[in-house]
Amino acid sequence: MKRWLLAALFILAAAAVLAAAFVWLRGGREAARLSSTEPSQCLSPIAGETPHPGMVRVEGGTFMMGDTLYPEEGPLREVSVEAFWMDRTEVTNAEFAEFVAATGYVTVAERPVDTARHPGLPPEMQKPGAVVFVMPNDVSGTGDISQWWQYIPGANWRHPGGPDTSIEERDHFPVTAIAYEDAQAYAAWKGRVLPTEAQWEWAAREAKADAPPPRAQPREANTWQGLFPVANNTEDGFVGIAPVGCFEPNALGLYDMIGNLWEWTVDEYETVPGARVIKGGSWLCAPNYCLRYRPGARQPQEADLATTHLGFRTVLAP
Ligand SMILES: [Ca+2]
Ligand SMILES: [Ca+2]
Repeated sequence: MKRWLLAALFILAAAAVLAAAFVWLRGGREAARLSSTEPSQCLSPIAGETPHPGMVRVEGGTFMMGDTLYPEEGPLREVSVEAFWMDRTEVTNAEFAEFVAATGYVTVAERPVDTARHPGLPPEMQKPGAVVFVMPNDVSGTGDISQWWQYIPGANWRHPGGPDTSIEERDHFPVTAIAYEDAQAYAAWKGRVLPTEAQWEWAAREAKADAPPPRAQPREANTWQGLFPVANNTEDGFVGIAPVGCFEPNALGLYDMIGNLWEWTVDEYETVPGARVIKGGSWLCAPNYCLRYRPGARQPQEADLATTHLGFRTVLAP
């Protein structure tokens, strides 16, 4: 190859590397700037506004449940739900702390791992912990989720990013690293239950039977803007999880149904033994990877595995 051609190729390659580095560093600086200015509380408590403070009444109705974007969302089927009350936000760290203080409850992620029930676990997963999103510098495709999900011993609701992290000054953030039975225990303590998938989806559809399911990435929800998982543009103002209620509520007055954290439902996931259906997508849902920021979207979640993109809210029959 001619020397001038080699030199030109070298210059082009160097320019591409510099451009990529510029975009990366700029994104990182922007993320750091935003994370230092994000609010720690968006919503003030409202007491006594309903028979069930902190909850919203959802009228019953009949609708076509499901969606058609991903195979697991179909087939569309007619479903009826009775009226119910639902927490207007995801359950917060402060609310969960109140439960733990009153009951001494220990979450699944804080207990010794049952290795008899889960034979063959790698050594680090034999210690109590949770699965934590760790933003990678680079990825080789998006098929292998272990490129951004890491099991971190010592991660739990008190230390959601691992043992060196805490929930200090995060009272108004939704609680994470909650296994299914932890969510159920909290709900029972409050005299409530977890929503069914149909209740959750009906509430996320604002109890409107005839509205077409939205497809676009919502503006009023904490999701991921940019190329997941390597470029987080944070156009919605939040690098990671947001305090509850930072975005406009839906027409029923429910906050963060879509985005922020996925939410547990009681429905068993048909094709994955031991898994429950989770709904709503999270701050990690991006147009290039997980278009699950829609009411009809769903995902299986192992009931006893705590992860930090998943929380919950409770419901109550009238
Ligand atoms: Ca975001
Ligand atoms: Ca949510």
